[in-house]
Amino acid sequence: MHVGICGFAGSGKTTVFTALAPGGKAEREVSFGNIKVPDDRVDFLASVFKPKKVRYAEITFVDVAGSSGGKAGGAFTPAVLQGMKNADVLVHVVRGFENPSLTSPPDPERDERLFNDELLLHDLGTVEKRVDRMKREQKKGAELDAMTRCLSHLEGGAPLRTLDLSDEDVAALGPGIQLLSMTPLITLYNLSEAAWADPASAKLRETRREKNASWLAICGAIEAEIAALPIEEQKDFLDGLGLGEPARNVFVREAYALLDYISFLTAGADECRAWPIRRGASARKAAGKIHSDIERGFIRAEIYRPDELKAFGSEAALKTAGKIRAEGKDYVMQDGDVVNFRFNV
Ligand SMILES: Nc1nc2c(ncn2[C@@H]2O[C@H](COP(=O)(O)OP(=O)(O)OP(=O)(O)O)[C@@H](O)[C@H]2O)c(=O)[nH]1
Ligand SMILES: [Mg+2]
Repeated sequence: MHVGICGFAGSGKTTVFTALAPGGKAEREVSFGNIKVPDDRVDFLASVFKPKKVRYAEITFVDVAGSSGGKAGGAFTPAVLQGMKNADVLVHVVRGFENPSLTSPPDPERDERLFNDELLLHDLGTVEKRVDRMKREQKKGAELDAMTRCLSHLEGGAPLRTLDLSDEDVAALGPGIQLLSMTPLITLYNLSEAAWADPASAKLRETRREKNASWLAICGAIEAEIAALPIEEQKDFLDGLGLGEPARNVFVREAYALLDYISFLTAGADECRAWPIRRGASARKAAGKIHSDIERGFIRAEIYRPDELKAFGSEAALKTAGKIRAEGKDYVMQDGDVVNFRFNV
């Protein structure tokens, strides 16, 4: 999963990047950072199988603006656009603290609105141009239909992620078109400690969280400091501040929920591993995540749950007790399924 961190100049993008992906590397203007997705099911499997390798799902964070930044009220620079277009999910970092190098006081709701408007305007421009050209060339068909639906949705002031496009519609739009408001978006208010402690902000956090799963607030500067500490010290620090867990963990859960990702697991003496997939994916599709040969030669999936392994102690015991299910290619994978694929090559 690629997460693009974007937002206006001086909103704290790099600070948030450091908090979410500690130890990330700057490459030219754009910084990349990988984190492993914490997963206690993988930890449990590893404790049973004692494998040579343990692999968690990974998320790549990209500090999209690099050092240039997006300007409030201005169009996105080409480098920023490129970074945003490559992301599976965008994180809009919204400034909620006094930044001495900026003249305007923080106004998160204004910045949130401005940024969303910019995404819309960008898409509107792209779609209008495309529709005009297709009409001029008297083109008809699925692409024009999908494009026209996008156009009227955008003209109504709504982002494309709220338009119900089928897979066919998206395919009809073509791989070349890059529409920013189609990408799932997490709005992240980056608050100062004072703003965080303000009762008004606590109330806002409560009401917004209830309404909107894709909204988060953090204290970026504090989280970045915590992330830089050795793991053992992080917990004490978080407890001291009355924060339950690092923002990174909360963020990962939100991003998974928003993209509707789940993980299935594989376990053996060589490797215990989590594999992220879209919810609703079939066993055969899941097999393809591991290797296209396994998808092509799919025979069946042998599946059990981590809890069953806990109860029976070993895979062999599960087998003897007849607790390992055989599922066919159309079985819908469930979060946490431990799978052994049988296949022919
Ligand atoms: N008080 C406070 N200051 C912050 C916070 N986050 C960032 N800052 C400060 O704000 C300034 C800008 O932060 P950056 O993380 O560099 O912001 P940016 O969005 O990456 O900036 P550009 O890349 O230049 O657009 C720095 O001086 C940070 O220390 C925060 O949560 N609280
Ligand atoms: Mg920066």
